[in-house]
Amino acid sequence: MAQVAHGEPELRRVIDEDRELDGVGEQELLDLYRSMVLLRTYDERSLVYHRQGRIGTYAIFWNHEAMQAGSVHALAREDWIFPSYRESAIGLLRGMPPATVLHWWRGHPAGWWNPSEYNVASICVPIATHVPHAAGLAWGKKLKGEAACAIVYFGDGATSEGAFHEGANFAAVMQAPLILFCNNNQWAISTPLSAQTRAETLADKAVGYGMPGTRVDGGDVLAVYEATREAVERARAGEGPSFIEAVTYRAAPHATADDPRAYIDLERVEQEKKNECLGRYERYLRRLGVLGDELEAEIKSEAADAMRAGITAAEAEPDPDPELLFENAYVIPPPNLREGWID
Ligand SMILES: Cc1ncc(C[n+]2csc(CCOP(=O)(O)OP(=O)(O)O)c2C)c(N)n1
Ligand SMILES: [Mg+2]
Repeated sequence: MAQVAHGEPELRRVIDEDRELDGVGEQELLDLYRSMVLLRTYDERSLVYHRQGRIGTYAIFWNHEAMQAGSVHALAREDWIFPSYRESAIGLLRGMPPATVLHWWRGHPAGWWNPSEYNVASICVPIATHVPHAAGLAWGKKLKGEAACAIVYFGDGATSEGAFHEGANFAAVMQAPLILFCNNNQWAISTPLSAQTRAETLADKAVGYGMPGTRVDGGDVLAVYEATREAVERARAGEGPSFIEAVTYRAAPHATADDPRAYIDLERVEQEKKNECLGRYERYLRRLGVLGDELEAEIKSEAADAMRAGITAAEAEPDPDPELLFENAYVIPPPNLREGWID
């Protein structure tokens, strides 16, 4: 059962406490590792592709992989995922090809997928507007008597948006099977958490809506997995929504167009980098004797191959027809478009 934040100032941890989780054997531990490596490789390669001019602006999620992989692994395939731009590549964990996500960042229409193919909604760029969408879908699952739940990802800044509050309240009132997953990386571009809220913790906000809120170490993939698994159990048992605050510190720029040196605590960033989530998990797996050099190299090279194939496929796609931009925009195109752009 997830805990209410009051009286639980400490973050939930598994890796640093060297705990082992029930029902998580060697296979599950390695599956989680593969997912984290895939996300890390996607992210690091994307930054390079951006610098090479091969994709557009890109929202880096380096050191957020534990939050994304840990939570997705606690879901079943029929559960729905509502990502923000920070989780742009989360569909990879559902089998979405890397080329599709790269297309999205290239601004190519081939970057759109059918949400019901992967049970992954479109990447949401407006802050928090997808929270009510996810609440509505989750409520629909309940009305239909289906066991599936939904998870919605958003940042600390999103908890100041109206749409977050409307979605959270609606989900709680309807007892919708929803997991509200907040990546608290303590920055909303250059706005620090301290300027975002007077609440002691973001999980405190859950209390106001009558749902449990729990705080986990966002760099601890197993703590994230454990907290999400509990929230999923509540959702399936008809107990309604839960709020998870996964706490980390943004160790990379907000996006490729940002230079955080103007505002961020650089010493803290260096500390975070030293304790980044993938390395922490690797050290844990090595302590357990589950991971060795050879297996690590094999998993990393598989991910690198997948990315190489992904960018090749994305670049092989022909340019889209520019008229697509206007195709569904006007019943009667205005004269300047009729004359200049559309034959
Ligand atoms: C409704 C809306 N307002 C403003 C923006 C501009 N914007 C883009 S990212 C961002 C910061 C969001 O921070 P947070 O919610 O903490 O998520 P993070 O980027 O840290 O994952 C803002 C304000 C936007 N995309 N949508
Ligand atoms: Mg943030």
